[in-house]
Amino acid sequence: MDIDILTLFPQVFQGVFGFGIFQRAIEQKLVSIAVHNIRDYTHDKHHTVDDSPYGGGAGMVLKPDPVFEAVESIKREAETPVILLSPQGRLFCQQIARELAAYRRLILICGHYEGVDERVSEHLVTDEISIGDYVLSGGEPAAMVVIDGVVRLLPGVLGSAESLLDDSHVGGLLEYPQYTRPAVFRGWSVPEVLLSGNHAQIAQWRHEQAIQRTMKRRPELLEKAELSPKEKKLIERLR
Ligand code: JA5
Repeated sequence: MDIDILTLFPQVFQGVFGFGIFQRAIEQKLVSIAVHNIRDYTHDKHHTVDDSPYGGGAGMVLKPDPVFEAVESIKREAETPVILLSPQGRLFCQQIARELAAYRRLILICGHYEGVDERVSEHLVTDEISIGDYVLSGGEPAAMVVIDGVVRLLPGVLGSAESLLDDSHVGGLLEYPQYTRPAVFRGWSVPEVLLSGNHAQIAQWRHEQAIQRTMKRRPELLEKAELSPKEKKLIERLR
């Protein structure tokens, strides 16, 4: 997958992709990431990227022309999504990560200042994504979150050791608790069942833990999860 990031602060991305799964994925040519400075697509002497809002008000607005020119300079097929990270976007989740992972290429636009000229959203962008209901000063951290969520789904990126199957949210439930050595740490013991070697019992315990903690911490996830009749009975029992 080819990912193009448009930003006013390309330095922010330096280093982020140099570690862990990104580094490996880039080295294996499973993904390539190009960061473009929106300021490079201005034509005036001062390389102006922002201006005051029509109608008045505080702050500055990102001008449309450099953003359009930046996207248009990146040769692209009609089907390539052009995604603006924005609090007005649809809320990023595992389903959207899977959807984006199916594309050959993604273009991500990070806004700044008080906002982006609405004509960018109206006539250039094909999708707006938010990573949550909080204020950020720019779209860069949101772009990193989306890229991480998508890249790890690309075929070959995760090793078998990091298999996707057990991860939180993939089955619509939170993950069960994990333990490693020592068996007793500062007087706190690892649950007995995990030391038993009984794999059926361990699987059963983990599944119960996943359901229990989802009930307690994120009950709204249980409403959406696809549950078997057995799981529904288990929930009734735990309630
Ligand atoms: C702020 C000018 O989903 C959280 C987000 C907050 C935020 C995003 S995405 N973009 C911007 C922005 O501020 O461009």
